[in-house]
Amino acid sequence: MPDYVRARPHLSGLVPGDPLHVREVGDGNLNLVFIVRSDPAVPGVVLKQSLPWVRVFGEGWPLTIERARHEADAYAVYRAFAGATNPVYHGFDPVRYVIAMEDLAALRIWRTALDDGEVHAGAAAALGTFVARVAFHTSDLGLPAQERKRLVARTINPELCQITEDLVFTEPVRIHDHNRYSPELEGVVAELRADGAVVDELSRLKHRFMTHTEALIHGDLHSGSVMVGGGRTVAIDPEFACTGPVGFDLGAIWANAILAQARAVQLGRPAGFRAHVAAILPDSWLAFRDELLRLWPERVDDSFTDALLGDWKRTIWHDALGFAGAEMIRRLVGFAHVSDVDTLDTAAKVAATTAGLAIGRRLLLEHRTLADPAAVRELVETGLSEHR
Ligand code: SR1
Ligand code: MG
Repeated sequence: MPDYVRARPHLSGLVPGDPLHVREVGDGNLNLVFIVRSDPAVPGVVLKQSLPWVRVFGEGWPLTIERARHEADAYAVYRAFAGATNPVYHGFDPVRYVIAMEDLAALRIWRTALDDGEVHAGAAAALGTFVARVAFHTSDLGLPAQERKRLVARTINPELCQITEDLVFTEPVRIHDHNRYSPELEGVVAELRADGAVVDELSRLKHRFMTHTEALIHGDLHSGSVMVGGGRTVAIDPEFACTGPVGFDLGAIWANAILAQARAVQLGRPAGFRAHVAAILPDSWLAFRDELLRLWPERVDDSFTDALLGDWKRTIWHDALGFAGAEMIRRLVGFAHVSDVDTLDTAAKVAATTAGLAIGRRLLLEHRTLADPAAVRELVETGLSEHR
């Protein structure tokens, strides 16, 4: 790794002074992540490399290394408008499939911070603003029609989309080797699998995910793909980026915030912290809506009227709630779980999972009629109080 860095002047300059200290810190499901520093206490550069398989599963689950190119491409697109919510991007090596990016030394993963009961005011609003900018600048509102179609073509991400299609929308309501949950939950999960209305909604949402190419969405914007600290919020890991429905990104934020709420209830966290987590959904939605309205006058095609804006905003709101339901369910019984719930003791885990599944189910079934954040808040609070 030191030789790799020293052979590339644009990287070498970021870590002057030998020897180089290299630490592998990847804790996600897929990739290797190296922090490279010349002074262990001073930020250097992060190198992220994709392997030809799923890291947490091994060679038995092959996966294209092209995902690194998609991640790099998303960073390169987002940096034009995302400001400090994008990590500083130092380039992509198309031979070794290595992304070079900012060493976010002073920040930590938002999920871990929430697990520990930390408040990061402003994170939800920063993410709502980020999603709105992505929605505007990578859709037909912000890009001239031909440029936009070239972006759609270039960013087609079949393998990673298939993971989402399978893991989020299909497998959780089937008997599948990927799924896992405590034996105490067998009855609840069997009920969910047998619930035709749930299976139908997942089918509709899957189709929506596959066909609504609204914007170059992040594609995996859960709290583990966000870093927070020092007043900054950064969206990382956009390897699942694809042109898809904007509501999918908001839904990922909301689902994981509700799971953080379920944890906070189980652990009896202070009311102030619980209120902070409960505010993630409304705060991110309001920031999203305000930023979209702010950007609207800059649209590149004035044949898009205000009526379209109103319709689109509503569609995104309702989509996001449905996608949140799907994301909650898959994080509780599917392949990729979350520490918010998995690190609880068994009784608390079963209670949080039962509550999360009930809330996820209602979001799926009611996403088209829930009018506003207050209605969602009531739904979530009811679910959490019924399964303490
Ligand atoms: C096989 S990848 C499993 C999950 O990890 C990623 O972070 C995505 O959320 C994906 O669904
Ligand atoms: Mg990831």
